Amino acid sequence: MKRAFVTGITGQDGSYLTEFLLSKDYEVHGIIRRASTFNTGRIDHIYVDPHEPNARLFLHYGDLSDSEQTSNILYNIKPDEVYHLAAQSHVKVSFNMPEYTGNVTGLGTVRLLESIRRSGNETKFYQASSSEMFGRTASPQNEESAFSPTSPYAVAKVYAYWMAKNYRLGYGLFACNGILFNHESPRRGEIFVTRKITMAIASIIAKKQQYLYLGNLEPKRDWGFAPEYVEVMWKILQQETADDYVVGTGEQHSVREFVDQAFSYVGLKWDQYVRTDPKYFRPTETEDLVADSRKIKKTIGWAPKIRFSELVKIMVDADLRRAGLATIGEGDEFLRKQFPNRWWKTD
Ligand code: NAP
Ligand code: G4F
Repeated sequence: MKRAFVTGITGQDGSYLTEFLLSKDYEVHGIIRRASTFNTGRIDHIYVDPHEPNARLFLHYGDLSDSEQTSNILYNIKPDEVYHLAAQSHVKVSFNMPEYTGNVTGLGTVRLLESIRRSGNETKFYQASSSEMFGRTASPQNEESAFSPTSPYAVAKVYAYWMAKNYRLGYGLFACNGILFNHESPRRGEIFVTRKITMAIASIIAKKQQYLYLGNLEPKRDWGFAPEYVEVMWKILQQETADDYVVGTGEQHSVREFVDQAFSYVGLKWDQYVRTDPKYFRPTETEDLVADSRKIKKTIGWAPKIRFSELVKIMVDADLRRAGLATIGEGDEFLRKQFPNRWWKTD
């Protein structure tokens, strides 16, 4: 049985990836942060009491700022694969907490790489790199495009990207960068723009909220569907040689278009509900992202099934359902058709 170690297991991607790895018969270990309230909501449905003989998911307390604990876990577990997804992952927050973001998102990666190197184990390493690293570089972006980061988050991710590459070149570690463009889902964190919009629509329909306050509506993103992206993470580590890959749909839309589509889907005019609040603007913005994913398509034959318009519906449907406002929508129907035997069980 293969053994994986997942950092960021409680996040959007970590939760889907863990579900995927369990469906592939892996034993999965993850770190969770000690908090005064439970932070395991996204993985509760797959958690089995570790005393049970069939338990294959094990959680350990740990934090990326503490190398001793993660190093001990790595030493004791001796994983075949490490998926390093944990990060202070919010771009706007990184402007408020640049030092913390550098420590966790940048140095946190080196702490893990160094622990693996010192262990001497044959452990493969996946680094969750980001399209945000391209910043001001003209689109479409691919593996050859220059990095031009426009936020403390992106600067930290560029550092982590080069560290993963340095350990590959310098020490022969099987370390790969997946440079993923934005990917969303009903499990997306509530303060990322897509989820903020779809949750607000449910609240507006339920008459619990009157307006949705947003920042800059002009930036363009390449939005995909998170479950499809975690499968790519796994495939990247199954290749013969370690390499770096750009992953995105190749389709670009502005924040304004996302707002428009989401409100239109439920028959509302967005401009009656959306207000601007300057506090959501960033000191520097990444304006124009869209992936040129030819390399990953050629290497593993990957092509996304969920495109922008379906993604919007899937997310709106899920938030309406959570609010008790609807049961099955067009997005749900599309998901059922595209993934009849899907390995993820809940929203
Ligand atoms: P997410 O939902 O924000 O999850 C982040 C995870 O990191 C959570 O499990 C969080 O734990 C954990 N974490 C944060 N600080 C930590 C610390 N100091 N020590 C240990 N764990 C810590 O992010 P995501 O959307 O799943 O993204 C996964 C990774 O891919 C991130 O590295 C992100 O930067 C990168 N990425 C994401 C996208 C995207 O569009 N989603 C695109 C490109 C790259 P808590 O639950 O306790 O907060
Ligand atoms: O949803 P966002 O916060 O995502 P952003 O900044 O693109 O970052 C996400 O994708 C990256 C990959 O490129 C990841 F690496 C990163 O971890 C994260 O997952 O913002 C998207 C766009 C931005 O241009 C932002 O300025 O939406 C704009 N926006 C407008 N109003 C807003 C808001 N963003 C947020 N979060 N909240 C708003 O009210």
